Amino acid sequence: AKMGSIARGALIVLEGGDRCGKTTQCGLLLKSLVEEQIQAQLLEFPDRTTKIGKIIHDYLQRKEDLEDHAVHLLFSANRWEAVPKMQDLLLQGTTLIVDRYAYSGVAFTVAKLDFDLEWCKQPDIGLPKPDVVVQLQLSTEAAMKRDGFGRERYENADLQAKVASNYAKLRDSTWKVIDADKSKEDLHTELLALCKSVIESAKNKPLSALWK
Ligand code: FDM
Repeated sequence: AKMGSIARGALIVLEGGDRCGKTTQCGLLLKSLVEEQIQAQLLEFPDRTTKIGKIIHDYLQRKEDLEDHAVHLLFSANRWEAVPKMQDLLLQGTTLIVDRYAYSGVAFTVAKLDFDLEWCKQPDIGLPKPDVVVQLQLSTEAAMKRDGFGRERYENADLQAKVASNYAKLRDSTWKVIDADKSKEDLHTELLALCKSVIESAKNKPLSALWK
């Protein structure tokens, strides 16, 4: 980077169906990057710690019912409220590892209601665009054998299969699909190598806007 300007961090998004190991892999990635002195932080969506996130949490836990369009917009608002912080961190050189993003927003809403894909994308247009979207792919059969499947709203095989087919419609040049049906160590090794190369190549690229 030039004098006076810091190389920016990379925006790395992990997507995938329920129980694919996404959250575990986000944690392992953070640990390895920090050990290698690469500044990094985790984010997850929904971010359940904000006021909007608490409403979403209650909805997911079935403590509250909400109108479907309204919930979709709340998920999007929950990303937008994080954008100032994300931009600051990225521009200060911190890489962000993000557990779910706008792709989940679209894939889940379309899956549950047959909503129009383009309608679903609209509220997230203009969010910071990821440098890479890693989709951890695991068959629904394999996911269902893993512990913890089925606790929250959306955690059923039928919906998960639809989510997978919606992800396929959202793939663009920033997507990498990785087979997640392997040990967590092997998956981590593969992901870490990918992320380090993305971090290197993002350094001198400007941040751009999603779906614009
Ligand atoms: N989800 C997540 C959505 O429906 N829309 C969104 O925009 C996001 C980010 O919320 F079933 C769904 C996906 C999942 C649930 O996610 C909670 P976690 O990763 O299981 O906490």
